[in-house]
Amino acid sequence: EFDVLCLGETMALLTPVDTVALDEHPELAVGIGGAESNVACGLAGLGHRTGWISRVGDDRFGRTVTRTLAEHGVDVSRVRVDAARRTGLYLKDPAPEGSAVHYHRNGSAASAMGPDLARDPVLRLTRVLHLSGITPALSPDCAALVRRLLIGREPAGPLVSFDVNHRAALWGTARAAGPLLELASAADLVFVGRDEAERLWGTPTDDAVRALLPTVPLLVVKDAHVGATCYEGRRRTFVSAPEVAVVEPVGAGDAFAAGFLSGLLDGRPIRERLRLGHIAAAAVLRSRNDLADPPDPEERARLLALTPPDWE
Ligand code: KDG
Repeated sequence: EFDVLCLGETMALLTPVDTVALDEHPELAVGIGGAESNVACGLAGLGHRTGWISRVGDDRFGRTVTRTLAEHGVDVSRVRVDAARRTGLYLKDPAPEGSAVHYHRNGSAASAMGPDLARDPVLRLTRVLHLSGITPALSPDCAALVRRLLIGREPAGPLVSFDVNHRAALWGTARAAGPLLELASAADLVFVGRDEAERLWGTPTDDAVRALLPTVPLLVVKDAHVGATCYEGRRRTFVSAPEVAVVEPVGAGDAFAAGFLSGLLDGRPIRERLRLGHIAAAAVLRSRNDLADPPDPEERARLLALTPPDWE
């Protein structure tokens, strides 16, 4: 029924309309942000059948989240409304070198998801299940859910994709390092930032990350504006990142995951999956929002066909 199901929390997002900082009385725009739903939107924009599993509160922000995702072509029929809790909210002070984010999500509707959700039969109706390391930081129940979806799962189930996505504002490196390594080790496909891995696990190079996660069938280590490396068995493929005038980076990693997954679903070679990741990420890097439409199919085909030295 689905190519990809994404499970996680999505919040309403308040951002200054122009360059006035949050503490300088800016006018605010309302958007949405959630790592896994960002991936879902990216994949829907690339033409895949995509759904989002989560909970929202019975409030305006919850309706904004659900409606916005539906407008992006994401199936939201698996979203539960929890009248007892609110939708999470976050504020973002955009900056090209890294935005400041401020969460209001403690006790949110999504944080009340729990391991029972792992029994939902819809999870067998998808080729890929995408999760991230944000969810286990939301509550002990959410942590138990992610463990159940990754560790000791049925081999016949969907391919499970996991973006490490360490969020220091939710849990520090000391607390997050062990659980995130255990979860990543159990996934079929892992995305992790080189810097992020170094902060969490002390791995200084891409190859050191591979040495730490030797059995993950597909491992993608992203090195920001340098490029991304995919390890599959003993094969190592590196694709450089295109040059982009960055406006605001939040969400670019999710777009990258969407591009890579799109290539995987279409059976493209690793090099093209990495290129599609970079192509989708570039669109988000040029936007102040956590979401941005990928380039149209003609432009994607042109970029995919570039040969060195135009793209290494
Ligand atoms: O990856 C981008 C996300 O971090 C952002 O959209 C909001 O999900 C979010 C979070 O928890 O920070």
